Amino acid sequence: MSLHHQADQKPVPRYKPYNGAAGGWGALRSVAQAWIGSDNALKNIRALLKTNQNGGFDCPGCAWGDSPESGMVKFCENGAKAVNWEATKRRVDAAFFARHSVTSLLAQSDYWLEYQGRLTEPMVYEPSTDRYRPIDWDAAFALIASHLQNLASPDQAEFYTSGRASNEAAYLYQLFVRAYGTNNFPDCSNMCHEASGVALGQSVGVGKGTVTFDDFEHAEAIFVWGQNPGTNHPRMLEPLREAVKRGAQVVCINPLKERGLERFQHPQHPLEMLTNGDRPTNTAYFRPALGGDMAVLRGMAKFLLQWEREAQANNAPAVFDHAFLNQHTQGVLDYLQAVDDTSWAHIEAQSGLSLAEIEQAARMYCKANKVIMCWAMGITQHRHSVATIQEIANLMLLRGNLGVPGAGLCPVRGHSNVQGDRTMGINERPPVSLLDALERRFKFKVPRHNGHNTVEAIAAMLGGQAKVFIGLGGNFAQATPDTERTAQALRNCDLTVQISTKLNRSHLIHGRQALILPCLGRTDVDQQSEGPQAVTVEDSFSMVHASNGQLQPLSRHMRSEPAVVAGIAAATLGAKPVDWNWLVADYARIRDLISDTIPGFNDFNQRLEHPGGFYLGNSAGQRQWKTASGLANFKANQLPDDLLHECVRATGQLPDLIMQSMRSHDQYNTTIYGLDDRYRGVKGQRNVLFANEADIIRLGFHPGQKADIVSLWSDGRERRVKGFTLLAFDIPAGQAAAYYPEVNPLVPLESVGDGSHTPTSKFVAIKLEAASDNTRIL
Ligand SMILES: Nc1nc2c(c(=O)[nH]1)N[C@H]1C(S)=C(S)[C@@H](COP(=O)(O)OP(=O)(O)OC[C@H]3O[C@@H](n4cnc5c(=O)[nH]c(N)nc54)[C@H](O)[C@@H]3O)O[C@H]1N2
Ligand SMILES: Nc1nc2c(c(=O)[nH]1)N[C@H]1C(S)=C(S)[C@@H](COP(=O)(O)OP(=O)(O)OC[C@H]3O[C@@H](n4cnc5c(=O)[nH]c(N)nc54)[C@H](O)[C@@H]3O)O[C@H]1N2
Ligand SMILES: [Mo]
Repeated sequence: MSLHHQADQKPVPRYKPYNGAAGGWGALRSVAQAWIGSDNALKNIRALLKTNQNGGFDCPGCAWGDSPESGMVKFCENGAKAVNWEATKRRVDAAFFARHSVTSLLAQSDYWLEYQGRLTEPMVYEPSTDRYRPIDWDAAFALIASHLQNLASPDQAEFYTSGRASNEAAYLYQLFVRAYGTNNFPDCSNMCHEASGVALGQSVGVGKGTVTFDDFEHAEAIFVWGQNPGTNHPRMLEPLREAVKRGAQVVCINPLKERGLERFQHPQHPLEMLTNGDRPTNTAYFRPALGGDMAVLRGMAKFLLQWEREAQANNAPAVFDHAFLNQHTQGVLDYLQAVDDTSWAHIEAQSGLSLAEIEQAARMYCKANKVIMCWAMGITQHRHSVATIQEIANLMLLRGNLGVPGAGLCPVRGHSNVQGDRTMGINERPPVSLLDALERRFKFKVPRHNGHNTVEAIAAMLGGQAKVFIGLGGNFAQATPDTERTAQALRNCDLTVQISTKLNRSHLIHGRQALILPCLGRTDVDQQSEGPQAVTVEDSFSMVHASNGQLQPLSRHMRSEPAVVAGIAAATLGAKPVDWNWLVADYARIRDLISDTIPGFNDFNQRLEHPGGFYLGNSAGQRQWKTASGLANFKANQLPDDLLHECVRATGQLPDLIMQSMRSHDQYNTTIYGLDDRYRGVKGQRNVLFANEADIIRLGFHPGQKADIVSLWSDGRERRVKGFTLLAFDIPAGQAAAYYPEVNPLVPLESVGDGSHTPTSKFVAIKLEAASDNTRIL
């Protein structure tokens, strides 16, 4: 069945466990279906084969890096889907908008909306007809400028960024927004790896991963915490599998038995596919309670401490790396005191694992001389994420697992350039050094006060303090928590502007005036007055490389992201502090400004010529600690008493289940490619709640029945999604899982991580109620 057919047919819900390995034939079959089903098959294949190759474009999928040396064709099933989805020939043009009112479009699914094709010309909302109609670019820019110029303060505007924006677009955007006068930069990172940046910044002085691709070839153990690479970073499975082959340990900590982590076939190893062979990707799999990871880590540290004391008593080799601890760290004694003060009973109860399991994990950690720890959203989207990530760092510091080949910290990023966007200054809490550099170079008074992150931006729009919203990519209405309140926040605005490739709900939930500005994507040729332009991106390993679009854009009315930003900037500020239009004629000019102001980018244009790009470096990876103490800091955080938020306690009700929200195999964030989740055996449906069969029965339901899900919070608002099918699933007791963004209405805006402000999308206290009906609320 092709994607084309899926859009028009009503899917038949089906659920059947998947017995094959991740990757392999199933993956190839799925990609082939996407190709054949697309209207543009041959072009897509040509485009795809250039993915991540020198001279081609960077995959718009995830932020996993590639070995710069390897000549392999680097793509994966889900990268192929991302390319294919962007490179469609279908168009959402003036005729489309004339046919559909905004109200009628609101009744369509997210899947249907994006499936309609690429946005091809700028559109403005016309309230009298409830339709978008064409507007020319200059008039659109003038409309934005007039709104921005008339605000009482620049802080009344919010400038969102999603992580696909290139370095050049992001740099120009932050320069414009700061020259305009605010640091209001809510971004997708606030909902994603924010906690990693905050935690690692305090612990080791740099908020990025310390490892490179090569380190995976030397690690003796790789821990994968709260991540589903089989779906979300498929190219990571290859180094994991190679590691297992070498005899290294791969240890997975995840409440769900994710198929990609259990077994994996590489789609490019034909022999293995013919024999249908697959090797285990993991050598141990631990299934903790949701949010129980800090307790697991603390327990591992407690075992280490016990063994260290035993070793000292017996004159046996030390467990800790004392030379490293003495030379490079501070605070270890306070930390060990905190470890001593945490009881085994507390650790066991909170972790959801037995002490025997934690001991096994600790032994695997200790046995390996070089360890990499990877993590993603299962760790970051919790209330205590910052403390949990600092506990990862603590454990790694104890044995000097930082700054040596084969060891280090690896927060695996999401969007393909989310890391680069931060490097370029998309940051609502910008470092003083960045602001100083901008002020020196551009000679304007840079705003020094912090701006709004994503949840603060929503609160400001809800409260009427912010009146203009501009989104450089993304789908703010769907990606954010508390969907109904976010919708109200957007509707409160005087103007909402979405710079987008595809139609999504954020175009339909809009301010009094609204613009859709269609932009080029990663796959499109970007022609400017001085010729075709490359952009640059940074991956999870701090490798920066160029990306060259390959496909002719569908319409000459689309503009590149840098050109759109330049247009808005020129209309709002004139040629100040730079000549915006001159800059976008040749992006090398933007890169020269980046060289002048962003550390690590000296001779940017020349270094880009190196095949595979260049490495930005990582101070912690070189055992240089850019912390106030000049050393790596142990953080003696207390293990939280209780994971339930006080606001949930305050309701006086205990939740039926704790729910995480996650991605299916057929989606890219709010972009839904299809209604299946192959590795979890789900077909044709997304409004499902995975739960333990015993829990379903305990709560008075039976598997397959529909239920409403209500979340608990003490503000008196009802948060409900209706008619979700209960799927009996292999999931620890007391837990549930459902798909993002369908359950975002259940995540309270105020339920955020301490120190990160990240919505707690992996820890939502819920109750089940008899199903009412399943009509959409929005
Ligand atoms: N194909 C595809 N690729 C993508 C994306 C996509 O949507 N589709 N999104 C991109 C983006 S922006 C991101 S951030 C990444 C996301 O990549 P992931 O972090 O892999 O994404 P999720 O689906 O949210 O998966 C979270 C995993 O954490 C586990 N988990 C949940 N709670 C806990 C917990 O408390 N403890 C532990 N140990 N585990 C837990 C879940 O069972 C699940 O396996 O992927 C990127 N790549
Ligand atoms: N409940 C829950 N909520 C979550 C999460 C979760 O796990 N659970 N995950 C969070 C995470 S990790 C993230 S990163 C956010 C994601 O939040 P966002 O980044 O805001 O969302 P996306 O779905 O990636 O955005 C998709 C839209 O981006 C536009 N787009 C695609 N490519 C381009 C491009 O090249 N340029 C431009 N200008 N636009 C483009 C298209 O119009 C498309 O509709 O969601 C967060 N929300
Ligand atoms: Mo993300």
